[in-house]
Parts: sequence; structure tokens; C-alpha cells
Amino acid sequence: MQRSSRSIVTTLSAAALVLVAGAAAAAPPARYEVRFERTWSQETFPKDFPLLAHFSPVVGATHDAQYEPFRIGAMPTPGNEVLCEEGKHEPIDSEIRAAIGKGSAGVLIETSEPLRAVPSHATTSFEIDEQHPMVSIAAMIAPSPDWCAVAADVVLFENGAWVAEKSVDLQAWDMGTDSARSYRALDDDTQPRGTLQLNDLPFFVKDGARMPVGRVTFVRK
Ligand SMILES: [Ca+2]
Ligand SMILES: [Ca+2]
Repeated sequence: MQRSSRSIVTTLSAAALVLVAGAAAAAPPARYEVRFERTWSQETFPKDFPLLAHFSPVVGATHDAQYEPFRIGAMPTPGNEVLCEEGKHEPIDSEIRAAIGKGSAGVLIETSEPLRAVPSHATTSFEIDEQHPMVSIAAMIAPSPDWCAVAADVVLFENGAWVAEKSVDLQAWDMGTDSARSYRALDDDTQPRGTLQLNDLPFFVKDGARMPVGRVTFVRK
């Protein structure tokens, strides 16, 4: 008797969950244009500013809370390391595709050209669905040991609706995969691995305040 009432309760809970999920999935997917803007320059960051400075092509993903391509305190993935040490999208693109396969990411977001001028920006567009309501996006700060310009976990679905526009600063991060502390230092692989952290080296901090290296803006189309 106990078992059968429990199974009825379970069945009812499952039905309720399906109803809740059905109601929550009501918002159709949205399309956004993303503008990834570089402000990191000789003028804004004069300390040891390197020759041939650029941002790599941009890579990112839409995702849920289970998969965060860039998270403060996380262990770096091979994709984090190669992107932020060499500016290459492989293998973080494969990591994102694997997350898409598991249902935790929605789409891969990429641009193909580096940002060599300042100011300059990369743009592309992507579709986003309610199951993957946040976006993380990054580019290598180059040359550098393992530093990236990152905007992580930007939520575009708020209070039951897609936001019309959202703009956030790009901060310099350190991937914890190279221990060098200057732009043009020789490779110094970090073993054991550190974790992803905001970059607190003097290049990116002025009067105790962290200076953004750019800005990313999402505009709903
Ligand atoms: Ca480092
Ligand atoms: Ca390394």
C-alpha cells in the first residue's frame, strides 16, 4: 500500500515537472548580434605594452549552468590553455561541441579574424534558446603567457524574457597554465595546474582597480 501511494506521488511529481518544463519552454529561441570590442591599447595600458599586440579571433558558446567554458576557480581545460596561450580555437571548439552533444551547450560562437587595430571589434550573430540562457565568450590577449579577454556567464534570458541589449566589460583573465608574468616571457608551463583567475598583474590594475580590456555587447535582432 505504501509503495503504491509513493508511486502515485512520484507519477504526479513527474507530471507536474513536465507541466512546469512545458510552461518554461514557452519562449521561442532568440537571435543576437554580438559585438566584441577591444580597448586594450598602448594608450590605455602603457606598462610594457607589447609589439604586434592583438586579440585572437573570438570563441564562445551559449550554455546552461552545468557547463561553463570559463569559470573563476575552475581547473583549466586543454581548450582554455591553447586558446589563451596560442589563440587557437582547437580544442576549445571540440570541448564546446562535446557539451552541445551532452545538452549543456547550445551553439558554438566564433569569428575568424584577429583584432589588430584599436579600437576595433569583431561581430557575429547566434541563436540562443531558453535551455542555454547564458553566453561565455573570449579571445586571447596576444602576445601573453596565458591571458584572455573574457566575459563569462552573461545571462540573456531574464524575468521570463530575452533582454533587448546587454553590455559587459571584458576582463583580463589568467588561465593558470603558464607561470610567466610578462607579455613576452618564454613559455613556463604551470605544473601542477593553477585555476582560472582574474588577472591581477600590474598591467591590468590601476590605483587598485581592475581595468577592462574591452567590452562585449549583445543586441537582440
Ligand atoms: Ca598564468
Ligand atoms: Ca602551458
